[in-house]
Amino acid sequence: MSAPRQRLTVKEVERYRVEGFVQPVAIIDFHDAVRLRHAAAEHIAGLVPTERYELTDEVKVRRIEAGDGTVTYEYVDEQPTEPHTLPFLFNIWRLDSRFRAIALDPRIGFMAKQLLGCDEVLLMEDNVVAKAPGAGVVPWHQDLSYWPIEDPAVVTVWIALDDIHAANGAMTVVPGSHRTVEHLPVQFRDAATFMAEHRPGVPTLTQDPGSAGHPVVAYRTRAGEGGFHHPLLWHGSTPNGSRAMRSAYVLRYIAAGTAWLGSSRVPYDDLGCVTGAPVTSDHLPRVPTDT
Ligand SMILES: O=C(O)CCC(=O)C(=O)O
Repeated sequence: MSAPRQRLTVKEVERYRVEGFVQPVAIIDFHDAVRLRHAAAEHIAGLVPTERYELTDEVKVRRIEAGDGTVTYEYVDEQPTEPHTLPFLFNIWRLDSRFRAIALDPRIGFMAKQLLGCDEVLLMEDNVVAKAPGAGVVPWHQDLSYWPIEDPAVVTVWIALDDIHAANGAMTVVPGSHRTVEHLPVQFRDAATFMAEHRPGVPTLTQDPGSAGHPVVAYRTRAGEGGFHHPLLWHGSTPNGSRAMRSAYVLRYIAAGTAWLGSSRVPYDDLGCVTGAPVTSDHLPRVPTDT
């Protein structure tokens, strides 16, 4: 693999604008990818305490109306399932300095800034998406549907911690689909939509874009390589038909100053940012971008 990149080229930035994603890009060193792969395995095995759950857990959302008419949403806690096929490690940067060092790497911050076109970049969240042998698809979705913002001022950096291709859980994307409207979020267990009653008129995303006439591209990435994608891009991933775990480290960077809607839009951690106010480094860590 070539050395990790310091920046994206003008052509790559242009491709991101037109297609809504750019890949493959050498994002971290192969040895760092292997280190994070082992770190993720420790968390999944329960050797390190983590906020981890099964991505395919059932999702239910409750609407709460306060006395003053303010509406917020929260997740109805079902019995959490022990991660076994699709562990999801949320905000692992908060617990593990091995992940934090990558999440706050100025090179990655700089590339996120190139795509966001903003002055200041904040780390919104990170996660490890691990697919055990036999894990099924991640259904087609747009990330924005799950987030407490309306402006698509976030870029995702998806980093393969293993060599990942169509046979073991590749990211699949529909080029240009970031230019469509927002669709309803889907449950990762069965692709059923949720929040339809709270978002009237918001359409359902097709679960078979190929048959609907859309081009589908599968990432092919070596460990340490990855891609950048737009929050409205239609994407998912293929099943893991191999005999080995497949892990990806996923970072979400937001432009400072984006209006934060919090649980008035979707259940999310309380960052202490007032509904409608700009999110700043008082709420989320500032990512260095000086390379
Ligand atoms: O890694 C995967 O299987 C899916 C990742 C994903 O949906 C994302 O990065 O937004």
